[in-house]
Amino acid sequence: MASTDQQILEASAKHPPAPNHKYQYGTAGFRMKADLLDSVVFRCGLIAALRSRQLQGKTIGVMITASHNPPEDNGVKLVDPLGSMLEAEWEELSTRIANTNNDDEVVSVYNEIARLYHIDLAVPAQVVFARDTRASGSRLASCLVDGLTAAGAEFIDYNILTTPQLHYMVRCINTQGTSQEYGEATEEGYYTKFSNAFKRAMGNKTSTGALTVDCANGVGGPKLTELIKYLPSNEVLQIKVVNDNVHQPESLNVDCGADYVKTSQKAPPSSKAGPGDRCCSLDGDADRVVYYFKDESNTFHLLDGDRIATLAASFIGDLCRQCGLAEEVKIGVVQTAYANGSSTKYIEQDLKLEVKCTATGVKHLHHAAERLDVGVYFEANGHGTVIFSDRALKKLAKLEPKSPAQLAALETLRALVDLINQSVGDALTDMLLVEVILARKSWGPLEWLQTYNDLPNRLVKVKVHNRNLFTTEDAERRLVTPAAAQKGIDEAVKKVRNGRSFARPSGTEDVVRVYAEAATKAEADDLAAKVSSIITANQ
Ligand code: G16
Repeated sequence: MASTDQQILEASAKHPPAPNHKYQYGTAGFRMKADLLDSVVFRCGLIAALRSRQLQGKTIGVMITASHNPPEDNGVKLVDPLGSMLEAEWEELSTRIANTNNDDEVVSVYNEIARLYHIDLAVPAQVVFARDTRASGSRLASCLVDGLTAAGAEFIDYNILTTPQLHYMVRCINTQGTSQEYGEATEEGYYTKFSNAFKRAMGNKTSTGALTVDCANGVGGPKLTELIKYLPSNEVLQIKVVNDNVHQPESLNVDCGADYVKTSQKAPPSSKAGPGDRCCSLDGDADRVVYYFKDESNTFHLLDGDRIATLAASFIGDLCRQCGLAEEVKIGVVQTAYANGSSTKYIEQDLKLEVKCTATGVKHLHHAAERLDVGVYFEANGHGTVIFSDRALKKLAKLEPKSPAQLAALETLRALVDLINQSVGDALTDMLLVEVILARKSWGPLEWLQTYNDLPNRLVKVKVHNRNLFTTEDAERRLVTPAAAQKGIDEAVKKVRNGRSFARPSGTEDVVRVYAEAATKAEADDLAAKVSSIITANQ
């Protein structure tokens, strides 16, 4: 037996899988209770090494995080060379090796993948990895190191980073010395790149009032505190950091954070914000952000991912028009079924932009956005970014402005390209993007809210015995199985004014998610309750 095989065999024996557990690479990698993950993370080390070798030694990223999930969960996902999510085919290979039952089989699946993909195992493999602030993170990182070492991969441990920072590192390393060079692959490089772009994009504008940022008691807290050191002074943008207690990992995402705010449609109970105060919440690994405020009558208003998408698309559209590029650069918006019906209507009818709908998971949105010149993609939960195609970038690079106004618009547009994390949705840079747009428009959250009226909506998690019984079609807008459930949903929707509802299995939690919207809050709540009971009854 070759020595690598022997090493994998011996190391694998130290990381046995949980008995009778079915592992699945889901919406954002493997996610579950942290104590079930040792074998999976070890084997992801093997997969990362193989993937790197398949791509002739390009650097692959591995992130250990369970993002919005509760503190006792954890997860692992792989990042492809340009900082994008792992190719779908390799998700299947990861699932396959994760479900392999004994150590000999782990070795044979490893070698079989190498044979199948003509991978030269002598090519040096390069992997970088990081983790969020969960208590289980360092143990799982050592499982990963065992996998990487057994497979003979070289690696860099970036320790604690936000998920988008790890994606950034991967992109920087792989583009070093090329025409697409993205930045310096260090934390300092990250803060320098995005803070400089922010200063350029702001020009001489300043924001009005402080921004309060709830960091979900996760990794976003310390990283935002660091980023602030690179940003201009308080007169330009004042940021108050709250819920940044990473010393009590059990407080992660508890009654705070983007998922809490979006799902419960209220501010964290700890919030001390007054009427009109601009607030936002990050999630546990800082790849999602949602904004909110309460008005003079103390009513809470959410400005979610749909709002960020519409704000960004309309601002970038205006800049393109001012540059005389409106006809040449096509902007489009990518959403999921969770997008509020009013946002879709606003994009199509008011902004006159094309809208595409994909399945949940930024990997799906990102691929759809890649087909556009400027692809604005956001999930309603606040996960997203804007990507510029090579074609659009070339146009921006070549354009010779014909007036001072055109020059100003072009400079802002170029600064935005640098400010927006092109590799993946990034709560910190998305937040800076929103701040730039609001400052440039001299808007507060109320003006932003007034662009259109959301349809009242409700998002519910339904606990089920087996979420795999639920399968979907039409970008997850309809259930294929159980067939009776979809029939019931259709009937319930018909009875409600402006009704729309769907149910889909989560890829990150053991639940079915139900979304409902309708003409009034009461009808949306009723519809969500009705559909939830249909799901419970049909399993
Ligand atoms: C992850 C994915 C998101 C997805 C969310 C919920 O977010 O990256 O694209 O919207 O899970 O997915 P599901 O409804 O399938 O559970 P995060 O922030 O948890 O990584």
